[in-house]
Amino acid sequence: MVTNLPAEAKARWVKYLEARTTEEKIRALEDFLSSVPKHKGTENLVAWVRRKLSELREELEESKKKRSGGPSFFVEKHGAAQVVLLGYTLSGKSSLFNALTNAKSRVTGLPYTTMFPVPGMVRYEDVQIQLIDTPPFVPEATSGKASWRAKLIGLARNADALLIVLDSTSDPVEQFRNIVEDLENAGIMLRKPRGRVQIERSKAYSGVRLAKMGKILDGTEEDVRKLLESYRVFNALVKIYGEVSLDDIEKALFEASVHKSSVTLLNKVDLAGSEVVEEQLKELKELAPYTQILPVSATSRLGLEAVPKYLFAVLELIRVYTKEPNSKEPSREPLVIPKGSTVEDAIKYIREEFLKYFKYARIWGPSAKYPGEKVGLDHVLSDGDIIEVRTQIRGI
Ligand SMILES: Nc1nc2c(ncn2[C@@H]2O[C@H](COP(=O)(O)OP(=O)(O)OP(=O)(O)O)[C@@H](O)[C@H]2O)c(=O)[nH]1
Ligand SMILES: [Mg+2]
Repeated sequence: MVTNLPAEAKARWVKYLEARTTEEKIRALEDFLSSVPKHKGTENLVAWVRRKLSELREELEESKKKRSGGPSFFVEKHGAAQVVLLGYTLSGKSSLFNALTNAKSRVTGLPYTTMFPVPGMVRYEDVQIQLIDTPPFVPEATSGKASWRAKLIGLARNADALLIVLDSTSDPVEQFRNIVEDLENAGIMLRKPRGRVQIERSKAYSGVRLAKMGKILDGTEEDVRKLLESYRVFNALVKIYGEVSLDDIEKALFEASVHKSSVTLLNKVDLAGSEVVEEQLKELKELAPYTQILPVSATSRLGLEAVPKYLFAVLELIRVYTKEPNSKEPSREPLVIPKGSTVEDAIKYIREEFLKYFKYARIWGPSAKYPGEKVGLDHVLSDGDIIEVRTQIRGI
């Protein structure tokens, strides 16, 4: 994508990477854009910069609005995770939101009813998940509404997972394709990438260092070093997971693309015939094996009961219940943490100070070999575990 930029452009790029405030970033990115030659080879880059600029300008406007107390597009996270609805106008996002949460969003039957995000909570057993109803998605190919689109993309980027809503009476496959394409253009991937690159720039690394948890498909470590140095990045740790190409590494210098897990609701199946719905489901499943597709109806509530369970599943979270050493009962409220978390990770959520005085932990539940198993910091926890932390000092 971005290979062979003139030295001037690369130097300006570094200025952007170093920019701290939104204003500085906008200025630096505008400077950078003016030094990028416009031709086929830089098309993607130019498109990316333009989108990024529009996102940053939105961000600036948002923060100004916030300071003046006006309505904002940013929604503070509550509960175990934030899930953002995404779908065309009239697809039934607000109706589904009303059916799934304890909150209320306006439904009129007229297009563009929802103008600002509305937060609500969905319950899955003892876990609270935040759901955000949103203004409608408008495909990039449609002119206008660019700033609206950028705000919506910002919400999606900030979410822990996406709940995509398709209208089974209005070409859902086409709707899905457009949504995925626009998200991918903005660096939000619904499919799991083959690999992942993370670049941490810091003088502390003295040189370009590589941490390979995977492999580079088309180059050597020396190629990576040269690539980074051509961007005047001399001190960095490049972490590589899975299979990545040099192109992926170069893209990661610009902006790491993010992966979002998703559940897709094929809504209004009460209106479409069952054969039509079958066909749509088949096509969608073939097109996107990476998302969970569920046929539902907001009006008849068909299929809605299972939605919270699927949301919890794709969020890849586990529930851990803490227990005081002398108490019989664990906490009622679980600690909700990422799948794969260890005892050490859990302690960081409970009380980081415990780590200093940690002696051992006892585990009851799915990850324990026997009830009350004694384990160390690196023990991997499972959903439903009960944990009791023992420290060297009594009282902490
Ligand atoms: N028959 C039927 N109608 C539905 C269903 N879901 C939503 N509707 C209707 O579709 C219309 C649009 O629903 P909304 O929930 O407002 O759609 P939206 O996606 O929030 O629309 P915007 O706010 O414009 O993005 C309303 O008249 C709803 O009553 C459904 O499952 N079945
Ligand atoms: Mg709505």
